[in-house]
Amino acid sequence: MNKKWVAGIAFLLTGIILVDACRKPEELVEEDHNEWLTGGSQTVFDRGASAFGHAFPFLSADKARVHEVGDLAFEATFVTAPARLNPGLGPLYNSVSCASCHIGDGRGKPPGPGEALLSMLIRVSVPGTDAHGGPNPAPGFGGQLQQRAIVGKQPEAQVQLSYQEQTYYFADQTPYQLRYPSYALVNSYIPLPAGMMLSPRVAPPVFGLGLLEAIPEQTILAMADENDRDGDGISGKANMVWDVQANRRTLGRFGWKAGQPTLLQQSAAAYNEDMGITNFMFPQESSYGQAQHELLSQEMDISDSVLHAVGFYIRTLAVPGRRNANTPEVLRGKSIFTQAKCASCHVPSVRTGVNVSFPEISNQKIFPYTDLLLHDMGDELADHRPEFDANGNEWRTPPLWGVGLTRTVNGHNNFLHDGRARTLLEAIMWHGGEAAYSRDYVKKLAKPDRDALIRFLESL
Ligand code: HEC
Ligand code: HEC
Ligand SMILES: [Ca+2]
Ligand SMILES: [Ca+2]
Ligand SMILES: [Ca+2]
Repeated sequence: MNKKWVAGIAFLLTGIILVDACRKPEELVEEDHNEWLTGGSQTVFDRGASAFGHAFPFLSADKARVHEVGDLAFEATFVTAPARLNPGLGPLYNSVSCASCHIGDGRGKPPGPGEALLSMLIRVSVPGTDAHGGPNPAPGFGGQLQQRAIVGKQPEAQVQLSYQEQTYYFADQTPYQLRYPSYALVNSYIPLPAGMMLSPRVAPPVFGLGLLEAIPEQTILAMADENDRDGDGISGKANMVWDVQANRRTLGRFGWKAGQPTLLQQSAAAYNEDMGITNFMFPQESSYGQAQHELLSQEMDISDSVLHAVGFYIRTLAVPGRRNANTPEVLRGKSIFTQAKCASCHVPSVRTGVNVSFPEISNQKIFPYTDLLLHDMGDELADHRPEFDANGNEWRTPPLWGVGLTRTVNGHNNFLHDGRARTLLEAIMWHGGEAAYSRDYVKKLAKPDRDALIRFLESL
């Protein structure tokens, strides 16, 4: 049926209920209904393996076409030049396509024992900052480690990951294990610079990001409380990062430390660093400055229109709606979520700004469960590598929408920036720093309450 008609009928019905409001106020609880629509009008109801990969349902025909062009580019596998299709890979790279890390538009994971890095990468830098206040590139390695290279070139280094398990106990004496990762770089093509800092990161999901980009900057800044003036133990700090196109520092929103201001720049940087694909925003190969660097061609590896199409694709990926949001157990879990102060950082809902030229993302009430701000998460989660205003202990609150579908889409339940958590509950038990209260609250819960909290997260 024509969707506008459905909306129209719903509007008429609301009017009828309004007339009747003095007798039956319960029927007007708008909140409960909206909560199922995680991405506002751009919500899709698919609980299967493609749940993260749908275009906005209300996208005009011409926009839907650009989305499709971007979809193909996101999946395209790059190869070594010269080739007719998608040449320009490398010389240094982490992976050959966007989709090989953001599998099913979802998240990556750390390698298993003996495996190579496939859907994660390692950021590197040395103490100090670059000209724009960002991470100081490590001499010979830049801002990111590429563990792969085309034939005839040397990868920067190989990565070895090992874990050490430690057992802890909930207040009811039930044990749980956390695995502590440690990363070592081996076979580096030159000796590692002294004091090089590493930040391992898995690929986060990429749906719903156009809606997050549409949240007004003031809305996010208003949630910040850098010096914790209200004394609730939770600060929340904006990351002001370098915006290449605007040529100034602006609010960062994307990446595990909110180090990127826009989806276009995030995509352009990914092409350049992750795949060795030069583009108008980042025209220099990541191997620049290395002895093995040579100028292959003055031309960009991809056209401006391909980059814009991929940025648009990411901007217009819909959000999966809630499942089982109203079962008694999920509702109990939801109130535990609030009592444990999870919602102080994972802020349930927010409204996007008015945007007359892009009505699909304009003025939508969405439920991303994030404030997009940085929080000190304690020493155990720290990467000790600053990124603009984010210090080594700080991470951006990740959105929780869709987390319950991770296993269905990606076949694993690895969470947090480096995928160290193997379940949602482990992810919570890693929380420290500003979130120590929340973690301790969960530690004291009885098993049925812990389960209810997890059921709630699984319904998101
Ligand atoms: C080697 C794996 C890898 C490849 C290939 C890759 N990404 Fe990513 N992507 C990541 C990681 C890791 C992050 C988090 C980066 C950070 O924290 O700064 C990320 C972050 C993102 C984000 C921000 C997500 C968020 O929630 O903030 C977007 C958007 C994105 N990538 C798009 C792309 C696009 C488009 C491509 C292809 C041009 C691509 N990625 C290729 C690993 C990858
Ligand atoms: C002080 C802010 C804060 C509070 C309070 C908080 N979180 Fe988080 N949460 C974060 C940050 C930041 C991360 C990312 C940390 C990382 O990746 O190392 C995170 C990660 C997560 C993740 C993993 C998400 C992903 O994409 O990998 C889950 C699940 C989660 N939190 C649930 C909760 C629950 C449930 C509570 C309450 C018991 C809670 N959080 C309280 C800030 C917070
Ligand atoms: Ca290239
Ligand atoms: Ca590098
Ligand atoms: Ca506060």
